[in-house]
Amino acid sequence: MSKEFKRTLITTALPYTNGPVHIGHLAGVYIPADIYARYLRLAGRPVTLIGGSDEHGVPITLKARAEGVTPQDIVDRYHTLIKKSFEELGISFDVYSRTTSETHHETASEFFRHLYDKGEFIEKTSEQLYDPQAGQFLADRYVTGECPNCHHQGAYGDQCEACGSSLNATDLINPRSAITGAVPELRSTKHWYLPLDKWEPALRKWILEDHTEWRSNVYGQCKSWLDGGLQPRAVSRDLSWGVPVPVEGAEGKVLYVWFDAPIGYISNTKEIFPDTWETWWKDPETRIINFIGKDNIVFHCIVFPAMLMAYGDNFQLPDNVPSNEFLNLEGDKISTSRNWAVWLHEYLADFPGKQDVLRYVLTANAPETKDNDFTWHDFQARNNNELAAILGNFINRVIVLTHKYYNGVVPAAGELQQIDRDVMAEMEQLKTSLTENLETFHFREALKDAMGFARAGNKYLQDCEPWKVIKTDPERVKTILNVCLQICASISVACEPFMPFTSATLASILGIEKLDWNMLAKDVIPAGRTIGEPKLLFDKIDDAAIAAQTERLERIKKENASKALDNFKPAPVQDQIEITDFEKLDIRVGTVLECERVPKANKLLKFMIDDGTGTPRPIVSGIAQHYAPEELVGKQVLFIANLAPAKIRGVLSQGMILSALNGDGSLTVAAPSAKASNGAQVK
Ligand code: B3M
Ligand code: ZN
Repeated sequence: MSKEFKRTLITTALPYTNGPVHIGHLAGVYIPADIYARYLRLAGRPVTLIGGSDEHGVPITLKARAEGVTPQDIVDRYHTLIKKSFEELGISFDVYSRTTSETHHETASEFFRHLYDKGEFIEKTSEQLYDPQAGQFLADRYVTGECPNCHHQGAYGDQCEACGSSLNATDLINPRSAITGAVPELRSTKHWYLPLDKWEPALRKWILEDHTEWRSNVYGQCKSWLDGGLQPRAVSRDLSWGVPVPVEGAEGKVLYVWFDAPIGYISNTKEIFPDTWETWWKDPETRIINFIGKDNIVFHCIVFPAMLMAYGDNFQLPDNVPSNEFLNLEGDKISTSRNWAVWLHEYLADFPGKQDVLRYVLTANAPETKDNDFTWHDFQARNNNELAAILGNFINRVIVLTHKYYNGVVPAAGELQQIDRDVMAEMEQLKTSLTENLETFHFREALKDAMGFARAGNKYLQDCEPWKVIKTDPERVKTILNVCLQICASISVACEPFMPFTSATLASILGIEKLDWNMLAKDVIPAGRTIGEPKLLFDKIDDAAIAAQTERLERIKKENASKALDNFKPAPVQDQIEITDFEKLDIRVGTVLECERVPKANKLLKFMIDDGTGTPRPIVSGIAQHYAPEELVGKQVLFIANLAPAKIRGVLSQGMILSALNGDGSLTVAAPSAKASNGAQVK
């Protein structure tokens, strides 16, 4: 950090209230933001942590329609649930408001109006998709179709989740209304566009020159957007749910959800600081940090900053946008619609009192530089082998021994030995590294440093063996336990940002009233103080608790597969061919003689096929995830015999085995309905 700031405003992406929050949201945004806010508070630096619900947007109205309730019902339900579960997890928001609030509607309206009056928008009439059956325009997720870039079938009108590209609804191939399934028609409609191109030079300088310290994933994404050239972006939509466009002749139009949502950060600041909110947004000595997930980078680094620059009036841009990659669950992408997630409210119900375990595991595995995987097995191992065996065990032994030898009264330290000075020096180093890692948003590393205090404590205790020394040199044991208790105090400070519940329990046992970053690696527990009784900080999580979770996921996987089969819609038929085109294909029957995996290629199987010629034919096929090698041996298959031979991973393949691609993504190998002659042609 090159500049000194007086205060820090931390914002967290506002979750859509169309469902509960899951571990992906937590690991990506809320836990890191909370760690940082808690650290700054402990360090005595003024900070405000802003959160809230994003209650507009098509996902919410779609959900309401599907359930036959109003959008307000949906946002009320999930806002309440999300807010409560964040509180229970200890996310220390200073405010958690919502974009349906009056303050927000006023603030967003005023923001638009100000830009409108300044002439910052382009007004443009264009042809947009319209559903004649539903009688409405189809913005964003109201329309699905084929992605023009990767040809994924279920792309949305604003984005393709398969390839990540951002789209306009009119870009989709074969668009369909998500409301009625109707083929949309084009109708003209007027909208307001923010000319991002106008702000391109300023954005370039601000990001590419002034913020080279940003995480490389964020910087890289911004650079590729900027290098691709910015276009004007529509900031209004033909919808009824949202902040109405506050100009005449805009009936039936609302602000685009990505225009109003980031203004929510400002509205929510106003709610806690109605008189002084401007200090948090317009004073250059305020440092603004946006915690977001990687799919939100363009909005926070390009669109919202352009809005703020267009507004003027000294609005400050974020100083950093620490964005995480994605967290997967048991090897599969987390998905709300497929219910493939660990939901926070369910976790809290299934593991009462274990908030810190989740916070710990999600930080230790945070997808800071690349996508990462959450598994229940790893969750159990980290709890049992790290939290219980290292942290809990050290603290428990120290507290128990203090009670056993001194009735819980902190003994005075005598003369220090080298081993005592060494562990103190180690704590100094850990403090430096921990602070540095927190300052630079390296929370995984920071957590290792915090745990380093417990590791150092365990080793010190093990090396000093007070339970033996007590018989020969009881004076020395006083020093050992005094040092151990000071280490415990440092642990309660170092762990507070990551595991606030554990830290608070420990601080109360040690009689520390208020934790402070300056206490780290210092003597803070005076001799003569009576400490509290030992309490179990972490107990082991047994196999049954983990099995309950993995069985639930297995069940969901099966349900999803059968739903996908039920909902299967055949892909559109390809362009017509002539009979002569078909005749070029030489499809034949063959029997699988041998089948084995191709080493180091998890998708490939190598077949030897009896094609009736007497010489077995090698074919490599990408179906290893659908069939075990032995399953197909002895069976007949259909294959293309005249495909040009190719080397696949160094293995010669002479042909292609035919299979059907099913709705759940599985494959079924095509075969004759009864025994046929090997080498017979399929006509
Ligand atoms: N609600 C998108 C999301 O949940 C959005 C974030 C808004 S932040 C201003 O991914
Ligand atoms: Zn795509």
